[in-house]
Amino acid sequence: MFQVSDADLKSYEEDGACVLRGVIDQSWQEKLAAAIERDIASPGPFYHGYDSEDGKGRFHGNLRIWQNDSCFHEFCHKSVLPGLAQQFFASQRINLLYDQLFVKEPGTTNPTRWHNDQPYWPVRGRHVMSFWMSLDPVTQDSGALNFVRGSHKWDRWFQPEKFGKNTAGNDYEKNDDYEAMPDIDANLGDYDLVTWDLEPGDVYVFHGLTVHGAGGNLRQDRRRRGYTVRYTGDDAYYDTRPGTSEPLREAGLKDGDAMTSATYPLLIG
Ligand SMILES: O=C(O)CCC(=O)C(=O)O
Repeated sequence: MFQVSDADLKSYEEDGACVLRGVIDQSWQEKLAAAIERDIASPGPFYHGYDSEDGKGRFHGNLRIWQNDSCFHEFCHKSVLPGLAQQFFASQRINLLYDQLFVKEPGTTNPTRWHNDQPYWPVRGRHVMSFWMSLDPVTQDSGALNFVRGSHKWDRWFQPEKFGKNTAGNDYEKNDDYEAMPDIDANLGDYDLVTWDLEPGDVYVFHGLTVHGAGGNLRQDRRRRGYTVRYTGDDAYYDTRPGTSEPLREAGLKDGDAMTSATYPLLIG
């Protein structure tokens, strides 16, 4: 079992993000790479896609793909990730929230707008986190994620918006308790940003309230096959506020219920 170091636990706790090196082995990388190609060729029912902003490149997005492909299913359930989530949360229980693909092909200029995730998700509580990896080396110019250090402690919930300005589909319902995301790019000096280049096998670990974003994949020689898996722990509970994503809701749960259900399976505990 991969042991998370005290320094990584501290970074996650204090900064809301850290990086773990070399946790996804070669065999999983190969299986996931093949599964990603299957999803691109024949996306499952929750496919949403993102139109490329200037007609160049391609940004493939999809979610809950573990329910459509046995490789993603096994990875979300049986890889090192649930055990890592348990270490970060110090939690008895670990539930899968969902998994998601963000594949920016070479020359896809779409940035990933600054946002925090939990306002999109029908879940409350502090035990909510993501692991993001890429099957390709990731640098700033190919779409590395950038995190606002400590923003998970702001307890600020930002109004969800669509990722692609041309992307079809409904806008997220307005939540009067949420606020608009400030213009971080215009005021970079006001924010303490942290980012890392990644090699295949490395993962970003970040809290559900950590503000993050990414540039486009401006490289012509390299894909950026981003894949993220989200987990919850003991103090998470179901909560369908306005603004939360319809495809992530679970008809069998009521607000206030513990997460365990067909959509959010209990993996540990
Ligand atoms: O890969 C991206 O561009 C966005 C990833 C992201 O926002 C996430 O995993 O929460």
